[in-house]
Amino acid sequence: MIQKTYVMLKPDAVANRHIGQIIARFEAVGLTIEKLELTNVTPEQAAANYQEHQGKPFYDGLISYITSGPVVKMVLSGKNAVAITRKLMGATNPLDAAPGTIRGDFGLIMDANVVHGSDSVESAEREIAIFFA
Ligand code: IDP
Ligand code: MG
Repeated sequence: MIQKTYVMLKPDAVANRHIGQIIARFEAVGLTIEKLELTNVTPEQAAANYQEHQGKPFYDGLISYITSGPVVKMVLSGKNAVAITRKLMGATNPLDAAPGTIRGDFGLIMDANVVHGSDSVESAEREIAIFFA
């Protein structure tokens, strides 16, 4: 099934100059870049995107991190784009992310884990509306 998903290269990925290498991985499997923009996340967008984590101990740190510098926002499309993207990203904690995954290869700590990708088709629709209104 052809799907769209929302992917964001987080501030650490941009600051560490890994944009090209990470985007290359999504292109390598055959996903299509539908939209792409280097920009800052607003506090409103951050709160909307991470609504489900409100109240958790890491929430405030997560919001200040994701708004701390430029990110690369993308809409990717392709067959099973949501699941494929999550597979390429690897586990949330870079410590658990397998070598060969984006978080496994470019990340060190949970607080700066390189990349965001929608976890379902419903989340993707919601997140695309937040970031590409
Ligand atoms: P996901 O990004 O793999 O979907 P989620 O559990 O939805 O993971 O968490 C969203 C984001 O919140 C993570 O990517 C990470 O940046 C941050 N996060 C999650 N859990 C923790 C934690 O325990 N400490 C610090 N940051 C966390
Ligand atoms: Mg998530």
